[in-house]
Amino acid sequence: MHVHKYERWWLTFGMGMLLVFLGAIAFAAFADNMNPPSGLRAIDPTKVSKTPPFDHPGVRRLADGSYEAYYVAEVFSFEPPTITVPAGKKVTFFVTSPDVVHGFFIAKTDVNMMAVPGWVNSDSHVFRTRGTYLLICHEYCGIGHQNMFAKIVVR
Ligand SMILES: [Cu+2]
Repeated sequence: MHVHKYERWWLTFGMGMLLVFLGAIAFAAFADNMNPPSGLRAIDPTKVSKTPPFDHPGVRRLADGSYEAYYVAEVFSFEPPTITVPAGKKVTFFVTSPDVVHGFFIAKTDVNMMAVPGWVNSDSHVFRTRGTYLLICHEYCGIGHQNMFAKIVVR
């Protein structure tokens, strides 16, 4: 079978691009340790307000000196609207939603999650710099989406 040389170039280019993209995915997965969320915890989205610890969202200090912050993302606010955590300590954020999918992004950090009804998502961060950080919903969730934010005060 005869394949025209331009066709061969395009086939080579296409195969090459496939290898480049697969390489980028492999690099992100193994070198940058970026993986799909795993170990997600399930929660009944109709009973979030009655399920501990989401019945009393907020910050807890653990025995090892680290912190856990439990958030409920609901149209169009985060509960709690403000938390205070110390600088230099590990804070693990847990978030769920009783209604629709929301975003959970803390500006100037790499904390970037989805708040998905039925699931508890989590991510950890150590705030090195004191100040007030903005927590925003970055997933369009409805007519009041632009007003959906909270504050994290780091002392
Ligand atoms: Cu939103």
